[in-house]
Amino acid sequence: QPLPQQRHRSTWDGNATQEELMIKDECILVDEADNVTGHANKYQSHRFEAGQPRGLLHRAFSVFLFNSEKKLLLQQRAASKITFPRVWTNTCCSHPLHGYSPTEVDAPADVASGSAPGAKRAAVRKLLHELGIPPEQLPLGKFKFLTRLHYCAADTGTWGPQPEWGEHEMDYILFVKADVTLAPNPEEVMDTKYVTLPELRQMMQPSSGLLWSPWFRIIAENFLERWWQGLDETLTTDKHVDTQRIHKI
Ligand code: DMA
Ligand code: MN
Repeated sequence: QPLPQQRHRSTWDGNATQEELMIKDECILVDEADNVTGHANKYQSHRFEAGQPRGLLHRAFSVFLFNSEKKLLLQQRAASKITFPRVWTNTCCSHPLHGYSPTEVDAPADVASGSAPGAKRAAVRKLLHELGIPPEQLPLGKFKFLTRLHYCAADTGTWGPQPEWGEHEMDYILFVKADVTLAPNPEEVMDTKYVTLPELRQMMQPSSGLLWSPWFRIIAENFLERWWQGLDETLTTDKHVDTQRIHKI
């Protein structure tokens, strides 16, 4: 299968285009218990096609960043994203990758202890790449790993009834509270907005006409309200930490 049409070349981050990242980024493949089984590039992992109609299950992370007013930072994905362009979603999502040093691959003990340093390192890397947040503003210790979510979603919104791309992920949920500076990368992000929970509910009404990522919908509908209310408790205690169970949706 050929790669999609050439898109705009970014002047950001060593000029890696979306297509180049599809080839360069090596996702971590896992089984349904989150045991590492290998690695495959972003193109292979996200391709929904004959022989792998649900892509390849791989690790991901979803960051929810709140400011000191407890407002959540949302992003609207750029039109140039190959998967799920233009949709609104949580602060930052991507994949811990194979082949980085220090490693982004968490071992079972890293998950059981609730530390997940690999996922957090990947989060800091992508918060810089997508939103221009300086890593000094986000020490790993500020992140709280809450739990894992296993979900699959075809990108029907962009590709119609026979989607060519989608997500099949073991998603590590990371919460963080920090006042940060933003310099969004236009190749990745077309808009950002800090919202309160009532503002988010309003934005998610069908009448708003806004589009939302499937993973953000799943999290917003099943978990977010509980985690957001009492945010400081969520961040500083293990009240909402569940490192044992993998939530399958
Ligand atoms: C993939 O995010 C991860 C989740 C949780 C959907 P992404 O498509 O934004 O990743 P990337 O920016 O690396 O393409
Ligand atoms: Mn993915």
